[in-house]
Amino acid sequence: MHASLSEKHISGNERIVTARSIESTVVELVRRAMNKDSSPDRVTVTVEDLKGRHPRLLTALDVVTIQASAQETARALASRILQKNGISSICVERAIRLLTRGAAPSGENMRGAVVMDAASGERFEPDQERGVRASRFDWSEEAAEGIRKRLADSGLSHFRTYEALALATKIAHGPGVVAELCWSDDPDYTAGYVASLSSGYVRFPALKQKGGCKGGRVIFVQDPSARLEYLIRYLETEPVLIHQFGSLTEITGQGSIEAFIKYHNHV
Ligand code: WAQ
Ligand code: MG
Repeated sequence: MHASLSEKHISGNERIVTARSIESTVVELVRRAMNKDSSPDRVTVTVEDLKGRHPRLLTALDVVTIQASAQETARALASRILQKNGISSICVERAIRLLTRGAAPSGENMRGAVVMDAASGERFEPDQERGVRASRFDWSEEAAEGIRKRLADSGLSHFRTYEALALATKIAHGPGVVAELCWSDDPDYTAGYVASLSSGYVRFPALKQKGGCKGGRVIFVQDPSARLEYLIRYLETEPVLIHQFGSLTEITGQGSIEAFIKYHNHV
């Protein structure tokens, strides 16, 4: 589903469902598009047959919430975790600066993600205004029910967490992907995350200040020039179904936060 106002992107959503759920899903998506505060003047829903192609089954990244309330503290911790994943400090600083300013060359938010060389910080999106959009991913029916309940039990009932965890899981499994950094462009939603196969989905309740309307995603990739085509094809077209999930933990207190960053110890 894609909703826009005067050609400007407002919201989008992806689902992978069985044929019998198509109708109800389309209704759900249109309802979702119309529910936004800024009502769209165009809503497009595309229904596409996967043509017997079986989705790749993935287990969701483990979720860790680090309770750091100040934006600056959260960004410093996020930056350390990214560097622990092997991303250069220059690159991390560049990514944070881009998302803070609006990552498109025009200074606007992008519709998709920045693809950044994890060593040099060089950008590799074919279109820097738009970025690369991950598509064709969803929770399986059973996992959807389970993770919704687990998230709600942990006080994480916002649809953004549910959706971002699936998206981050698909991205983390991409060829050459080292990690991802994200925070929302929704002025009311301050949470963001750093995600990777080794760190999991590490959330921060405030990776930006309330009222801030700039956000986005940066995907850090090892040697992107060698595998860009592969990576984009995987993100845009390979169907992925998240059929299992792992642990949800919350980390508070300086000592535990340090231990997590140093040893990824969150048991
Ligand atoms: N593929 C690539 N990039 C995307 C996609 C996609 N499918 N969807 C959104 N983006 C980029 C785009 O630049 C958006 O401006 C930006 O990400 C933010 O999108 O509580 O809600 O949908 O754990 O506003 C993270 C924390 C919430 C959730 C992220 O992002 C939590 C969020 P939004
Ligand atoms: Mg948004």
